[in-house]
Amino acid sequence: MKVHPDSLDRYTESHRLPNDYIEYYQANGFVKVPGIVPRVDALRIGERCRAISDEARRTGTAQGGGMQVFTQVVNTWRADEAVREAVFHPNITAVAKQLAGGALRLWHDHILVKEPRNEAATEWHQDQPYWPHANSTRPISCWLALVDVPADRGSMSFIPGVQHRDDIPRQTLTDKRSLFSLAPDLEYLPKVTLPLKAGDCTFHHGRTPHMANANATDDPRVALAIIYIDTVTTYTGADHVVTDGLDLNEGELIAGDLFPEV
Ligand SMILES: O=C(O)CCC(=O)C(=O)O
Repeated sequence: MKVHPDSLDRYTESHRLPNDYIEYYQANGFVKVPGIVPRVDALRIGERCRAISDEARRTGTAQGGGMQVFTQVVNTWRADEAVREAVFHPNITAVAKQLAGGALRLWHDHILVKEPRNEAATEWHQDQPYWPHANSTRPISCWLALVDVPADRGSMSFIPGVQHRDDIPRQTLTDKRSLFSLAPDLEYLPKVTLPLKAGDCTFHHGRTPHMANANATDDPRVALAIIYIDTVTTYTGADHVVTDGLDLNEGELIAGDLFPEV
């Protein structure tokens, strides 16, 4: 895959992402984009995310996932300027729209910290089965590295070319066998592991199966995942931490100030 070290200007609205990235994403359901945010900014945002995650651990307000797998804090963009900077970063939103091929809105962000030597992978799963979404054909997640993430610090892996699979029931991300028990044909497909430097990111489609290694190092793995969805996505009525309590009706458009267009 090509690397563009002078990437910053290339990724804004006026500088179209090179076609090979778009073609790679469309064929495989994920792509790595180096240097989407300057390293110095990524490290600064990472320090803030680490502090938010530590506070959530201390106060017991982190969400799901299993504390050993990761500490997860959802939707801090609403309160935190550094997270907001990443969520609406013009490079990230421009690339997300070019890869997805159309208008997007924010679904949610989540800070994902794997503590040093956590000894727990995030096991193979697709994201979309977790979401209360209908009319959603091109959801896309940006997974932004806020520290250097070599393979053994919890880097992400993907199964290429199966983003069309909408027939697999929700998988359990703490169960190593869950995805392959539900879809045995995926077991022998190639897997692609993508170590990232701070400021690099991957984008993946909401149905692309992915996992993240355990963190075997002495430093925390700090990432911010930002999920964007089609602007026509509607609510199914299923439970989800982001929509619970919002009084949405089944079939209603997911829209408004909490889900801004990007
Ligand atoms: O960072 C992780 O451990 C997993 C992230 C993930 O599954 C996602 O961003 O969809």
